[in-house]
Amino acid sequence: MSSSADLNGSSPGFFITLEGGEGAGKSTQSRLLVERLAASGLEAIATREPGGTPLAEAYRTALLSGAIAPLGPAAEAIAFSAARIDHLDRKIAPALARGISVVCDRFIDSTRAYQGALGQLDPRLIAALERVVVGRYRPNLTLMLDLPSEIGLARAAARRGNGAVADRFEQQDLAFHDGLRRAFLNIATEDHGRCVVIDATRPPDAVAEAIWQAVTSRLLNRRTVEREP
Ligand code: Z5A
Repeated sequence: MSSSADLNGSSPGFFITLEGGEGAGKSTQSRLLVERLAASGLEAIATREPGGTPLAEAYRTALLSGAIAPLGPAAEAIAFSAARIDHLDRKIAPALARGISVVCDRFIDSTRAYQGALGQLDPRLIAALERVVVGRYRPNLTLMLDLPSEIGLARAAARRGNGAVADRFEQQDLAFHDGLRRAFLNIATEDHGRCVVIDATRPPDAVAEAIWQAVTSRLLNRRTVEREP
């Protein structure tokens, strides 16, 4: 696995991403995971995509407003990737270089699922963007928060409250969100060395516990074993 976080010990920072559909609990779990890593003595930061730096947040505003949508999924994939370049250069890579773990709410799998699978972009374009933009900064672990689309959309709507406008992606119909769920599960199957599917229908504490089990078994224990003489 090509990765930024060196499991052999020279850089103790891990790069962990959370993926899944709307309202799956990614932001909630990012925060809880950073707290738990800190409690175990591992400095960590939470960040998100699109966003994470002032320039990438400007891209976020444009992308979620729907301003770029008329240009098509290829343009959106390129815009998400441009935001990702700044995010990687200014925030993710410097943190990892200092041994700080990074927990990122959405990353490459969202581009694969939304623009690739749902936008029907040529997989070669998605792969080329990843190669150029992400390079060796592939996540050590990706937590796929899985739940039926109806539940996630209801959670997102409840959080938004009455009168608030759904963003460009939240406005898509149920078939779109069901397709998205399948796309994330397919990625998890294809990339099972990196991805763990987490049942996100459970209460937040139970989801956090399942995430911690995955982090422990896939990263923390593995590093201990690899460091043994
Ligand atoms: N996008 C893309 O197309 N291509 C890309 O490459 C990238 C992104 C990087 C970003 O929107 C949009 O950009 C996204 C894909 C696209 N589509 N949309 N929309 P975003 O970041 O604003 O939206 P999101 O990623 O879907 O996040 P979200 O709607 O904020 O959901 P969440 O972070 O997964 O969930 P949450 O905020 O933690 O929880 C939502 C509500 O549920 C909240 O009230 C919680 O208190 C509640 N909650 C959380 N967990 C639970 C549990 N376990 N039980 C009950 N209630 C819960």
